[in-house]
Amino acid sequence: MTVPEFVPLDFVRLDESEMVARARDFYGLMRRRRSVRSLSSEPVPRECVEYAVRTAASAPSGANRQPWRFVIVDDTRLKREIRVAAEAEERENYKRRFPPDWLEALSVLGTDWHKPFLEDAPYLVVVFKQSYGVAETGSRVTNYYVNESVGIACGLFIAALHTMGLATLTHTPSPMGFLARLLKRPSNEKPYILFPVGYPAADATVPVIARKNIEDVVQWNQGTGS
Ligand code: IYR
Repeated sequence: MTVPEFVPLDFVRLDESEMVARARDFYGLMRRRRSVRSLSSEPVPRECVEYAVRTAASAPSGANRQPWRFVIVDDTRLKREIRVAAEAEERENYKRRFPPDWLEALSVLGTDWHKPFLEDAPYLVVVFKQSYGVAETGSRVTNYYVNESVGIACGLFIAALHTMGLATLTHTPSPMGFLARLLKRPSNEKPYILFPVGYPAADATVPVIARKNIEDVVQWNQGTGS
C-alpha cells in the first residue's frame, strides 16, 4: 500500500452574504443555458475550448482515476465524416429503431436525423470514457464509477462553455461506435457524449419547454413514499 500524503486545504471562506450572492448569480447564469441545435461556423478562440476541457478534467472521479479522454475535432474533413456517419445512424433511429413513444417524446424538441451542427460548429468535442485504464506495462487497471465520473466532467464542461458565452448540445448519436473508429481510439475507450461547440447561429431558435418546479425536484427529509 502507498502511504497517503496530505497538505492543508487551499480554501477561501466567504461571508454569508457573499455566499448567497454568488449562489444567486451562478443560478441566474446557469438557468439561462439552453441546448442549441443551430450553431454558427464563426471561429471560436482555441483557448476557450481548451479551458472548457481543463475545467471538465478537474472533475472528481472514482479513486481519482480520471477515466476520460476529450477529443477535439476542428478538421473540416473529419467533421464531415462524423456528420455523415451520425446521420446514417440517426436516420435509422428516426425511421426504424425509435419506438412510437420515444418519437412522441422527441416531437416537442423538433429534432430529426439531420445534424448540420456537426459540420457548422468550429469544434466537436467527443468525450470518451475509459472503461479500464492501461498501465505502462500494458496491464489493465480497474476504473471505478466511470459513468458517474465522466457524467460529472461533462456537466462541468457544459457549465464552463455557458459561462464563457458559448453554446453546445449534449448529442448522443446512437449507436456511437463510429466515433471510436473514425477518431482511432483504443479499445478501452467508449464514446460517451459528442459536444458541438460554437456560437449560436444568428437565427437559432429553441423549443418552448419548461424546467420542473423546485418542489417537484427537491425533497427535504422524509417523503410519504406515495
Ligand atoms: N440522439 C437523437 C435523438 C434524441 C434523443 C433524445 I432522449 C433527445 O433528448 C434528443 C434527441 C438525436 O440527436 O436526434
